[in-house]
Amino acid sequence: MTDMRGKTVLVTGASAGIGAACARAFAEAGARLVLAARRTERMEGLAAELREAHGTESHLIALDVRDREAVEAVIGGLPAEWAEIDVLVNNAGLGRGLDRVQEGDVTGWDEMVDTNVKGLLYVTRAVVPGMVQRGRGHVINLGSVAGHEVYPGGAVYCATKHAVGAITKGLRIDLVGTGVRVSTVDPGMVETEFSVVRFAGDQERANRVYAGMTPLVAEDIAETILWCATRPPHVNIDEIIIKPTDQATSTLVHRKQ
Ligand code: NDP
Ligand code: 8X3
Repeated sequence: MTDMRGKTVLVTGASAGIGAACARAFAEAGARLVLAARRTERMEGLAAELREAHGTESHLIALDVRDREAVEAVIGGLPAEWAEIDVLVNNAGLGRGLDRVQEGDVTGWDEMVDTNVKGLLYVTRAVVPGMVQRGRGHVINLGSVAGHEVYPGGAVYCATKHAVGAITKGLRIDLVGTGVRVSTVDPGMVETEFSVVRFAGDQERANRVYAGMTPLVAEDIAETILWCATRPPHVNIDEIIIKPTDQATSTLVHRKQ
């Protein structure tokens, strides 16, 4: 059962990578979309593509999830026909750098914590009360293998994804009995703009991350998220870890010579 007709799905970080792939997957399944990110022109292109391909209705919101007041105002102020969110995909996130803590860039730390942890919380806080009121809804967080392991230079990014894991578990505890479901999908290496962003636009360094191995693609994760969202209402998928076959752990990756 992958029918999402009549369902409203809010995807944060919908302008690229996994978020854009989620928009495509949910649109194909018949959902209507609330798309949020900072780069509105990209979302406009995506919305036009999905309208053309599937007749998808989209509502775009220009949003920096780090801006608490904006999150409250924009999500609290959604027009009535878009306000009842059935599925929230908390996807907006990023890594910055791969430096040891003692050499780390504090600005990058702020950006990761403010986006991956606080931003996710702000959006969740704005959306979940409506779900509770309606007695149904589904929050799907983007965790990571970095929420299960820690690797060199990854202390702060890994800390944010460990936090996402804790928030997912805590939210599920807090929402038990409300009918609202809470899941986390935790990928390993997915080739998106993630590494280009992590290395501040250094495309060559980003390419080296995936050299000689076959990474996941954003569609692999979107398909998994859609699968979680389309289980029957009594089924809650708690957590899925999904890695490329070439990746055993964060640091053990098989590469062809
Ligand atoms: P991309 O860089 O391709 O996409 C990131 C998305 O997040 C963009 O749409 C970006 O939009 C949005 N975003 C970033 N900061 C903000 C912000 N402050 N406010 C609103 N939106 C924001 O990366 P991925 O698609 O790979 O990453 C998506 C999620 O998946 C992240 O949470 C990441 O940590 C997680 N993840 C990624 C993995 C990978 O290997 N790629 C593996 C495991 C988890 P814009 O810049 O327009 O605002
Ligand atoms: C992103 C995957 O391995 O770069 O969450 O931390 S990794």
